[in-house]
Amino acid sequence: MATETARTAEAAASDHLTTTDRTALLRYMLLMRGIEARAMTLYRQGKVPGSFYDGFGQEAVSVGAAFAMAAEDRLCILHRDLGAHIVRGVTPARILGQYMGRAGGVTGGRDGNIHFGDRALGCVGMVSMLPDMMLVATGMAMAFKLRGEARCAITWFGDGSTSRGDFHEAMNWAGVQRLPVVFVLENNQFAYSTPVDQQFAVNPVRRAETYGFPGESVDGNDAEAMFDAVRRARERAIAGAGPTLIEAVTMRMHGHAAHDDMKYVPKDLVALWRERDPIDRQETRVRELGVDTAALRAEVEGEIEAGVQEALAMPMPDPATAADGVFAAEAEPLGDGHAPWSGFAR
Ligand SMILES: Cc1ncc(C[n+]2csc(CCOP(=O)(O)OP(=O)(O)O)c2C)c(N)n1
Repeated sequence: MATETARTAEAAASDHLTTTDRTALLRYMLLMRGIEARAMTLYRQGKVPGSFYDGFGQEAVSVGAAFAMAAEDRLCILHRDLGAHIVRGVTPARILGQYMGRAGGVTGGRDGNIHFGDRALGCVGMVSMLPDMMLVATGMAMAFKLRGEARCAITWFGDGSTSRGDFHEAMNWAGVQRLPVVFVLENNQFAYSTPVDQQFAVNPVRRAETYGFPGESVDGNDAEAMFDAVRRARERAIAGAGPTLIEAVTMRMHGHAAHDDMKYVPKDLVALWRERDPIDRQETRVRELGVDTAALRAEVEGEIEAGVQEALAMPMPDPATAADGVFAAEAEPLGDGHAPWSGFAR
């Protein structure tokens, strides 16, 4: 079933993506990987406090999915999905400033590399309890439905989340109410050190059906397949047909965080997935379309380096502002993000 789904998605993707779109997908993935690689160095230099979590190898899951969302849609983004923030318009400088706790970071120095979101861009900052953002996204979708708005919420969560009650509660309510929400399950084979065969006896895609809506398994290392699956799910959602669960099959190529050497992961498994690198794949595609990907890489590297310098020059936050924004004086509306897919402009 998974193979067939992936093939269908690939075929359909070609009808919906221009060369500019495909190049943009590559560009966002290069930005994600480059920013995270640079941040890891800054972490080792002691400039990033706490720990550091990355999504190396999972770039297609966040970039491909976020690329299918419209400006007015709302994103609940997980800890390995930097690409979604980037697609919505968060700049490398603000991201790197965030990691280093600087005043110019997304939260103004209030948190590290996981719990951040730019409300103005429709990115909702995540809470740590997993997968509570499924419930937040479901709640937002409920609001869209009650207000009669043609908008969609999307959220990402890991395979570990599928063992939690919150996962089932969100899916059940979204199914009962036919809510406009897209659930993206990032099946990256491990929840910290727990492999997926210890996580579920029944594939979660089949569980979606039992809650009354479709689920599909997608090659999570193929940005275009991800884009197309989410585009279709969003269309269903906007049409009032309810939620969709998309299982993005991928691999966590780094440790759980910077402190984890992932000794518990078989080396041959990592080697197998290295062959399926999502960036290599997209780069081959766009190179075949005549795009100068070496120039693109150089441009992205320059943009990241400029972002690093800008972030390093940002001051540390003024301690007197620490409590600012802890209590809301009034409800700050969620704004619209960048929606780069050419299909929205047509
Ligand atoms: C309810 C809950 N339990 C434990 C944690 C600590 N924790 C953070 S990430 C993580 C691993 C989650 O694995 P998975 O859902 O597969 O996502 P991945 O990190 O592999 O992308 C754990 C155990 C948490 N944040 N929330």
